[in-house]
Amino acid sequence: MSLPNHAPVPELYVSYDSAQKLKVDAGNLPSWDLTARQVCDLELLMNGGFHPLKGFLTEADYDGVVDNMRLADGRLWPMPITLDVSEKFAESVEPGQDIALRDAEGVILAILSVTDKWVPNKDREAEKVFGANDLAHPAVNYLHNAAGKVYLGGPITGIQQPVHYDFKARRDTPNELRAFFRKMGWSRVVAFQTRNPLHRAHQELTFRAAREAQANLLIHPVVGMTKPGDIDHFTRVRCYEAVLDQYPASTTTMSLLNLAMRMAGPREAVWHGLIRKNHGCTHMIVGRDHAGPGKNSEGQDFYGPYDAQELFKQYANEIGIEMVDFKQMVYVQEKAQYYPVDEVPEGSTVLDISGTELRRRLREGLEIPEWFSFPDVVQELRRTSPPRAKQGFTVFFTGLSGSGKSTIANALMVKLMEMGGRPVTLLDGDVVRKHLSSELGFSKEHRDINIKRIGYVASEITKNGGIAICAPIAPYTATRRAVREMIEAFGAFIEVHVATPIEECEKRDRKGLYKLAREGKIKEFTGISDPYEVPAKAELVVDTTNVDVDHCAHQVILKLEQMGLIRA
Ligand code: PPS
Repeated sequence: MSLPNHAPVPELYVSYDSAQKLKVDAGNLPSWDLTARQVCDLELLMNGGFHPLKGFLTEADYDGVVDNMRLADGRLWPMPITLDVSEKFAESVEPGQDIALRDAEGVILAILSVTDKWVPNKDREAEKVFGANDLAHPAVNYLHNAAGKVYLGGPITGIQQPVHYDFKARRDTPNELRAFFRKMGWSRVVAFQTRNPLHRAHQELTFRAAREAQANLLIHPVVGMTKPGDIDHFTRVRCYEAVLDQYPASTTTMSLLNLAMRMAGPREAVWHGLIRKNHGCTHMIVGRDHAGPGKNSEGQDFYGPYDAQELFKQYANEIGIEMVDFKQMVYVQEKAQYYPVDEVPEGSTVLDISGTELRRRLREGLEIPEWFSFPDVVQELRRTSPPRAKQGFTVFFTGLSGSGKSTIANALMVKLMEMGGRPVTLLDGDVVRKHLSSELGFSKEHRDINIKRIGYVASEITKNGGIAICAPIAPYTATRRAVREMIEAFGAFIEVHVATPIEECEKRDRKGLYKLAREGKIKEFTGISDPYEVPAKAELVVDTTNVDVDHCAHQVILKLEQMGLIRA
């Protein structure tokens, strides 16, 4: 049975007094440090955003949700909300036990009474929930490469909400929003889900949608976790604030939703509907390719453009919310106004700027016309996305010992410093091992830790607008990929494979290490007794055999110019 919109939705919190007592008692329980995604899930479990869930899914509920979008009791729920933990932690917990769930600072947010512990079949979960077991899907990648191997399920006792220091006044629980709608007399509310900045076309379409549904409008952006590479939520919220003034007074409100999206297209649309229903909305805008994850590893879309609308329509009654079709709005030059794409007067000139084109214009510092967006929004975007030539980036050299990485890296550093404008930091293999990684050896595990440390420092430098030059061997593809992902969240990553053949490196043997390795005096030596996985997709490949260093460094400079990262 669906809830009347203005009645409170059940929460999982205990009273303040019980929470204080529970918190003390819970100090002795085994505790699990929640991941960023689990904190988002827990918040929505506790505040009723995920009603009717009462905790992390049990195995029976999980099986039902994965197979046919239904909990074991038959109620509709499309997304597995599971507590994934490491095998090591799982060994210390048995069904029947309580565990404390802590945030990143160690604050106890809730108690999970564990009823189920199982090892899920992740291939099946990927196929059934996301439609493909393909790592190009961000949630499938998360499932296989970030989530723990074991799931724990059971009811939650909520102690306190996760603490947010940002935009507090804009965050509302489902019951706070319901109370607001009641107070304002809003009996019909259309929700607009978004993870992108709003431009004029969005403002037009949301306003029209609300008018057509004779409803008020809730701009309900996701600020938990969105698609990797999205514009950060701080910037987006400042942009949303700027757009709010464009709606007629008291027709529209905005509230931030701490949801961790999965980009699961059709299933995600149904999930978003249930969440909006819990927040007291009566309608939701579902667009083309709602919560789409982008292209699969074959370069095809994961879902059809209207799959989400179709699935939503099929379940709309059960969700208890009406779908409002998203109509693509385009700018008609002669009329100087926006029209739904299917109502454009014949023979007129239609203008549009795609997301890719917008990013290009921001990157290259080009004009963004007023008909497309609001000046305040553009100003915010320019503040956080300066043109590429002003952003931080990382040049990551990889190659065998003695291949010439450090020498080229040093020459490149000097050339970039000569140009000026951005601070340059060199993280050379040997130097890093002296300062950052002095306790590490050369096992796979230690090499991975070493490279991830370099990646972390480089990502911080990149984030803060500097240039990081890294020059480790970095022999493993997966680790290089992890570093790339870490850095691309903030700026460009240029992988340069210094592909000098091993025969040449060994002939040079500048440090005498190859000789020692051949004699077996150094174990696990890259290229001799340890692997080097050749990069398949480096941005640049150089070979220092018979080529001078200056020339190689110049090739890197040309690549950086071509990518718009430096100006000649
Ligand atoms: S890794 O794999 O990326 O963590 O290696 P890295 O930190 O770049 O360290 C490589 C430098 O350490 C010296 N060295 C070895 N290299 C490879 N294998 C073994 N077993 C080894 N033992 C010591 C070597 O001088 C490397 O420096 P470069 O500058 O690459 O020649």
